Amino acid sequence: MKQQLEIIRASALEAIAQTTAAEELEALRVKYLGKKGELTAVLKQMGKLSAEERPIMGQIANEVRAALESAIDEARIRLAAAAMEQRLVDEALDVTIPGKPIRIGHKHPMYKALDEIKDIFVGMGFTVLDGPEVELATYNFDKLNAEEGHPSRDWSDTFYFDEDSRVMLRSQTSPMQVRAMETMKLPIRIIAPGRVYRKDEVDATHSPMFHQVEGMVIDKGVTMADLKGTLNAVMEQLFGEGTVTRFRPHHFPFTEPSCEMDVQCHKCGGKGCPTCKGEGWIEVLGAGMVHPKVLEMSGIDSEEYTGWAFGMGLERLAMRRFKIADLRLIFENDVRFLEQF
Ligand code: 2NL
Repeated sequence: MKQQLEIIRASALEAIAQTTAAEELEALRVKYLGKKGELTAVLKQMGKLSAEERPIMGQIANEVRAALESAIDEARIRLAAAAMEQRLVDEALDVTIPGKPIRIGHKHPMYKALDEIKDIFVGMGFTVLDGPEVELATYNFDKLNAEEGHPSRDWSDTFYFDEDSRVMLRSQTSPMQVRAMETMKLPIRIIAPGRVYRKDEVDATHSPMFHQVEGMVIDKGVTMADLKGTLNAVMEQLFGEGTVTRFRPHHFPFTEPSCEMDVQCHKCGGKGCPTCKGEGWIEVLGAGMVHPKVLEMSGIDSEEYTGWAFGMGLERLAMRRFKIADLRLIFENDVRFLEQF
């Protein structure tokens, strides 16, 4: 029996010394010290021993048990330290490695141009309006004096949602101004920027979706002089002090009289160059005195009130402002293009 105990001690100590994992160590503990373990099995045979032998064997058995227990404890500490060491290696974090830079986007050049325009008008006391892109033809055409049969109402020009041409994608932002005339307390000074839709094929200067800024002033005693003075002041802020402008007669169904406004080419000073296509002037917007019928249709007394309004394409303005040659670049959202602004 003594030999048995010594074999157990020797083989157990060696096995314990060689363990490399906590589960393995636990398995060894069960194997030697567990209820069905090898040491326990030997101890169960103690009864067969003589009265003299029993205490001696008992003492040896206790020593073996104590030796195994302390070896297991030591091994447990050794394994825990090794596991911690491994984790420190595995999870090592080099805080000196430079981080990946976060790419932050920025405003689209066209919205930068819009922000400038908004700032200019807000500085003059205008309110910025926002409204639906899906509109009623009543608001987009009828109340703007573009009657049934007007060319812009044609199916080949406008995106309609229904057979009877009542619901449509707005072709201008004027519907918001009509709503403003109907609901806001007079006098009003407003601008209405936003997306508009027309059935145009895509090319370097056309897109079926583009952006417009419209604006209007309605008050007592407003005249064409207010229109010219205000828009001249806007152009000076937009293109620089001393910007020269001219107004040419034009026709719009919603204004009377109507005009188009040009700014003198800032590149050539009016002599004619590639920027102004040899014209010396660059067209910037259409405008006019709000048609009395348009005022009346929105419930405004045209004897008491007058007003002026304008509309301009934002893409064209941004293209000139940032020297962009092709309209499609504005909508393609290629970051290599956008990053330049
Ligand atoms: C252009 C010309 C224009 C207006 C838009 C307007 C709106 C109301 C009443 C009267 Cl509610 N007028 N807007 C006036 C004149 C011209 O746009 O060439 N747009 C791109």
